[in-house]
Amino acid sequence: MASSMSILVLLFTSVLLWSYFPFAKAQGGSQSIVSGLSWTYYDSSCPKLESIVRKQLKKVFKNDIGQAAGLLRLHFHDCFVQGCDGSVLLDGSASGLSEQGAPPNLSLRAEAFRIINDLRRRVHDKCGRVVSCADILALAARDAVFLSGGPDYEVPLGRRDSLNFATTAATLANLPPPSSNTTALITSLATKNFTATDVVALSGGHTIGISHCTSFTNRLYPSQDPTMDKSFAKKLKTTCPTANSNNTTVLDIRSPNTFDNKYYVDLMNHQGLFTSDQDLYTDSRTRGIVTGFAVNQTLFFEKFVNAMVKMSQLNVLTGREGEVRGNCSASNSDSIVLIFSPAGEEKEALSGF
Ligand code: HEM
Ligand SMILES: *[C@@H]1O[C@H](CO)[C@@H](O)[C@H](O)[C@H]1NC(C)=O
Ligand SMILES: *[C@@H]1O[C@H](CO)[C@@H](O)[C@H](O)[C@H]1NC(C)=O
Ligand SMILES: *[C@@H]1O[C@H](CO)[C@@H](O)[C@H](O)[C@H]1NC(C)=O
Ligand SMILES: *[C@@H]1O[C@H](CO)[C@@H](O)[C@H](O)[C@H]1NC(C)=O
Ligand SMILES: *[C@@H]1O[C@H](CO)[C@@H](O)[C@H](O)[C@H]1NC(C)=O
Ligand SMILES: *[C@@H]1O[C@H](CO)[C@@H](O)[C@H](O)[C@H]1NC(C)=O
Ligand SMILES: CC(=O)N[C@H]1CO[C@H](CO)[C@@H](O)[C@@H]1O
Repeated sequence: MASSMSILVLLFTSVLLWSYFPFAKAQGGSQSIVSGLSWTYYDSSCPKLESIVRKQLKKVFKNDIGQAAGLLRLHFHDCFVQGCDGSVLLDGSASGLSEQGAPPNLSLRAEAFRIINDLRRRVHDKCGRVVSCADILALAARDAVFLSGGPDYEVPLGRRDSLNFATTAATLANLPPPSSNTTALITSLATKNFTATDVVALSGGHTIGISHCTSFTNRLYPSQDPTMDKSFAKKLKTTCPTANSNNTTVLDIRSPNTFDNKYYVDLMNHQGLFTSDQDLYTDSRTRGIVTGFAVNQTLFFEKFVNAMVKMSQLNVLTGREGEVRGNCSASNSDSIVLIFSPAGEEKEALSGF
């Protein structure tokens, strides 16, 4: 009697909790977990994880908000190439074959790699070696969005780190170049099960951050892209006097450091920086989605969160696959750190799967 009573109470309480929490923080909108990850993965093994990451990133961004863009892009590159498995973090410069060595990596910010390694150290100091680098990167990208003014949302966790890095060929095959038109983007992202709405929403990541001239000067030289606003083109030519100028400019001219829907307003004004951006407004399949996001930021945030939670589950390693790296830049077998941290190893074994 007493025990069936307490089961009832327990059931009632969990029903209350389940119905309450989705209102507290969006759990990926309508997006469900399809990958073996969990909303509560570190609740007992590292309960402070999310607060450690957020508190530290608040400090980092207060000093330089540009780092938020670097972290968001790093997570995107990690997920698109071989899956969200921390492979992009591996330092393969010695081999020259890694994801890092591939051309698209060359413009990833070196500081973003340092920030992830620093967060890893802070988290492992508190909890032992239980939290993967891939999960820390997914949380850092979430906080980069939120702390720049964007939506807050839950990230499903439990990713494991890869043992290997991705090849240059895999990197090039999975990251579309900025010269892509919408057809190319939709085709490329469809192989990862993204819809046209996902493509437009994810491109909204370009509401923060910077680009090098070489990523868009094909639209200025030798001839000017007719879809580009004339005075915008003139300003870009001052920033990039030649096709291979070593200079940078912001991706969203209206609010370069704020995560908002102004990127879509830029596109409507023909002030998108890359062909891959501007063509979303030219192509009839995506034009309406761009306009919808430009006039309704709530709608953009909703679709962005949905697409990000989807992206964050691409080809993840779970359970006993891969490992939890003790150094985000090197696999454990290549790392001397382990020899000095047997306690971390034990904690990982105890955390269960
Ligand atoms: C859809 C295809 C995409 C293409 C073709 C693309 C291309 C690029 C290029 C060429 C740059 C500038 C690199 C440089 O010259 O420095 C860049 C920067 C950036 N991208 Fe994308 N990107 C895409 C999708 C995404 C997604 C899905 C996100 C995140 C949700 C994202 C977030 C960023 C951010 C935040 C930056 C600025 C990085 C910084 O300031 O360090 N991009 N992207
Ligand atoms: C889009 O780009 C591809 C090459 O990547 C090209 O074959 C195609 O004609 C382009 N489509 C349009 C509508 O410009
Ligand atoms: C896309 O969806 C199909 C069918 O549900 C699934 O088999 C496939 O693994 C998914 N691809 C990716 C990259 O998630
Ligand atoms: C870089 O861009 C800035 C801002 O447009 C411009 O003032 C500067 O002259 C450019 N530097 C070079 C070396 O082109
Ligand atoms: C390009 O500029 C950056 C600083 O903005 C500098 O560190 C780098 O050495 C420059 N590269 C070349 C080839 O001039
Ligand atoms: C904006 O989008 C949100 C989320 O989909 C929706 O609830 C709201 O009605 C939209 N607002 C307008 C003015 O259309
Ligand atoms: C982590 O690994 C990288 C790449 O092997 C190495 O350069 C670095 O010194 C290592 N860091 C620590 C703290 O051991
Ligand atoms: C091989 C190579 O150049 N890798 C680099 C990729 O980018 C990061 C960040 O700039 C560097 O730390 C790597 O050395």
